[in-house]
Amino acid sequence: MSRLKVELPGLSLKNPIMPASGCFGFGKEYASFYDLSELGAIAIKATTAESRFGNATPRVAETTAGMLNAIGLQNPGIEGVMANELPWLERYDVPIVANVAGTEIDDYVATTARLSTAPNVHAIELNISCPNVKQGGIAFGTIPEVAAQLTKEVKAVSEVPVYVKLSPNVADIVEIARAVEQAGADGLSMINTLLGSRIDIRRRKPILSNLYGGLSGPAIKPVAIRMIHQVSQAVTIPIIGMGGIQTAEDVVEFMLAGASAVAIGTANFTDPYICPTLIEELPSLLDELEVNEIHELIGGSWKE
Ligand code: ORO
Repeated sequence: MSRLKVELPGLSLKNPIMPASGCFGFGKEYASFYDLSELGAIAIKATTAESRFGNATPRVAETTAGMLNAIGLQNPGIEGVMANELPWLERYDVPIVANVAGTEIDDYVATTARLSTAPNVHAIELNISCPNVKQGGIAFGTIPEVAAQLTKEVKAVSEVPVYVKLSPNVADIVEIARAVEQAGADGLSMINTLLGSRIDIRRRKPILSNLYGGLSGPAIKPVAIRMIHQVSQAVTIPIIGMGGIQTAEDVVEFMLAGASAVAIGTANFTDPYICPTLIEELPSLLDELEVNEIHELIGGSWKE
């Protein structure tokens, strides 16, 4: 349905809905529920230079209106993703957003150089916001100069546009957004998870073996809306918005805040059909709101 189309650097989306990185693996489990070609795009699990098992279990905990995770970037590594995951996804007519993580700048650069040559990878999502690893991840996303240097080096080797995935665990997200835009980022993805923890009161021990984890789900939606609204007024590059989206109304809210497309994360775990359901529900909501084409919503709320 053409009224749901959105055009972004590298991504010609039939609709603005994509599963968020880390909440959809590489698509195989969800392919038994519906045709993945229905999706606007798929953001695959973060890929690192080497394969990783991730953190010890337990690494997921439920919270009020959300969940905590401390997966620790489990993935088959660049060789496994290039040899198995991306070729398998080629059977679907859907652009892939490849999330890239690493320990050093050189890891990010080497992984991006390979991933961005895969025929179905239309964009790189630079993960400078994973809260669950001791080295790399969020360490690149909290200091503007470091985030900018990494963006510049990754941009220099990438064959496709680069979206930088920002962390909400900073005092001033606008400063980081501006720094990566100046360094050449083609877009932003926001927000990653908020650092949190839970304690088992009987054992007096943390529930997650990692002690801390990333909070996602509807609990963080107002934080995401606020940050997207602030950042969208400070930069000119497009934003893929995420953080607790569960309904078609939430999608509209994110787009009005300034997102050009959205990613659905935690909701996939409670309802594996959530993405196709939202795609199906959006047209009647647009009718109700008297909006012809969905892109007309982008940034359509108040300005400061
Ligand atoms: N968890 C998150 O909440 N965000 C990331 O980017 C990565 C992870 C993880 O692998 O632990």
